[in-house]
Amino acid sequence: MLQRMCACLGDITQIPVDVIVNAANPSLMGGGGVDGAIHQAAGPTLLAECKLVRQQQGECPPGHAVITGAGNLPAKAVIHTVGPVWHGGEQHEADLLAEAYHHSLELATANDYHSISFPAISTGVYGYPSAEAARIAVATVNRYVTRRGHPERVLFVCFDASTLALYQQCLADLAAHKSL
Ligand code: AR6
Repeated sequence: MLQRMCACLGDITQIPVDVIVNAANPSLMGGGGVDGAIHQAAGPTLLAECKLVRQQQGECPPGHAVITGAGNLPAKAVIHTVGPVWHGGEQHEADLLAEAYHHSLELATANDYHSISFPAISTGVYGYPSAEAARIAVATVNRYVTRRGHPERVLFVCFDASTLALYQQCLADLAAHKSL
């Protein structure tokens, strides 16, 4: 299933896929980082849809995910997931980060979206160490696509070269059957 996953350098708002994953916060009301970039590129309909979801479901806790349309983005939908804030690793951060990826993939499967792009969730404002976060991202996605055979294509979009190198190393380790 490894060929389904790849990593690239770029701006996640510019890359066409079926569904883009946003690293949101529990309010779903937008923010900085990739959340800000996604709302900016999508236009105001995205925030309007997020407000509706928020009214219907309340806040989105860490590890959970919700889905909306994609406004002007080159995608059919946006999955908003909330990663954990890094507190040193003793507060279930690894489990919550894995759940954020897993629940995003479940929503993509439920809506029959075949390609999905992920940013490096939690590694910006939320302070999760990048190497450990990349390992969890690749291991969680690999486990999911191996079991479910879906989605067909998973793209890890990295915003800087050092993050890309971390993902490439994880993917190479997986190809060499090394445990992550
Ligand atoms: N495309 C791809 N990756 C990006 C982009 C982009 N356009 N912009 C930033 N990144 P962050 P978090 C990378 O802080 O840590 C928001 O305010 C960035 O380099 O966006 O999960 C939310 O509202 C980093 O590697 O998300 C929350 O309050 C990664 O995306 C909070 O930040 C994630 O960084 C969430 O924090």
